[in-house]
Amino acid sequence: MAEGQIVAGLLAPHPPHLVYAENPPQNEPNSEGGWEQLRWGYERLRKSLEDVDYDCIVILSPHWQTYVGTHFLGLERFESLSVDPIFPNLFRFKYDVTVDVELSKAIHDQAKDDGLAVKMMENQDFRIDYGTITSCHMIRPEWDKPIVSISSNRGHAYYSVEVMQEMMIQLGKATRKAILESGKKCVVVASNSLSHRHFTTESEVPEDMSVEHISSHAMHLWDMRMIELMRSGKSQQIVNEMPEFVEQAIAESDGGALTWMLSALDMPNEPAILHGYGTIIGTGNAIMEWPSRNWRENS
Ligand code: 2X7
Ligand code: FE2
Repeated sequence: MAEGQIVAGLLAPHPPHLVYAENPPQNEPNSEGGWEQLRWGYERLRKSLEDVDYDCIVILSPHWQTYVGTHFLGLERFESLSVDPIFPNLFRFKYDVTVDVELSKAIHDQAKDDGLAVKMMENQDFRIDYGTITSCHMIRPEWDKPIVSISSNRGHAYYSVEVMQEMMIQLGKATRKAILESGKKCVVVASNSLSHRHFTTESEVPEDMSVEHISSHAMHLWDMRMIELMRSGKSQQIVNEMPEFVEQAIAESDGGALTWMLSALDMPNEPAILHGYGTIIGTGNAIMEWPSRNWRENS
């Protein structure tokens, strides 16, 4: 069997506003658009992946929060209605998700062998979080690829950003090893915003772009710094600066997704492509791609 491959790493933010603004048939509420800068960014990302052959999307979302270890979806199909708890006016999405249980279990088993606390989630009534759904929908609205969905173990809340990162680096290595051994081609996705200070009120028309902006200059500076580090291939520096970034920008990378994804890519020195940046209710969001399929070492 040929060795598996990570064909791309992605940073793919998940504010439900993006799905709301797209008006897909699965989502009940209707909009007049909005957040085009980001939606055009996702369009560019989709174009970039259009001719790339891959089997599976492997994603970690901070909105699937587990408090005893990392969990993995462990059943073949999940079908239900996902309602965003904060924005039920924007996101009521009927989903039908197929899971690559074989790969999910392989990553789980590798992580377990490496000493991490893990569990397969095998409750058929479980509802998939809106972060996973939104990122997957924006990456691949056809929903024709199975996913591996991984929870955020909240090590940051229990311990510290540093401890969380140690665990996510381990989990990233386990993810990489399992993918390479599986023979499958995968896209590995960190589903999170960058700076995460958001407004506490919503305008009458949620998609009114005349009131959309970053919540503060400090948040803007942090977002630009992180994007520049990604664009110049400085993955290790991103990890090194993560504790300050999380503390000062209340960054959603506190959930571990970004560190996990960079670790799965083996802390690349190659530059990431910026497909788009924009704010959503004041938070900073970047759509980035690490095109590892093109690298010499060929992740
Ligand atoms: O989950 C989110 C988010 N990360 C940022 C902004 C708005 C809503 O939801
Ligand atoms: Fe979020």
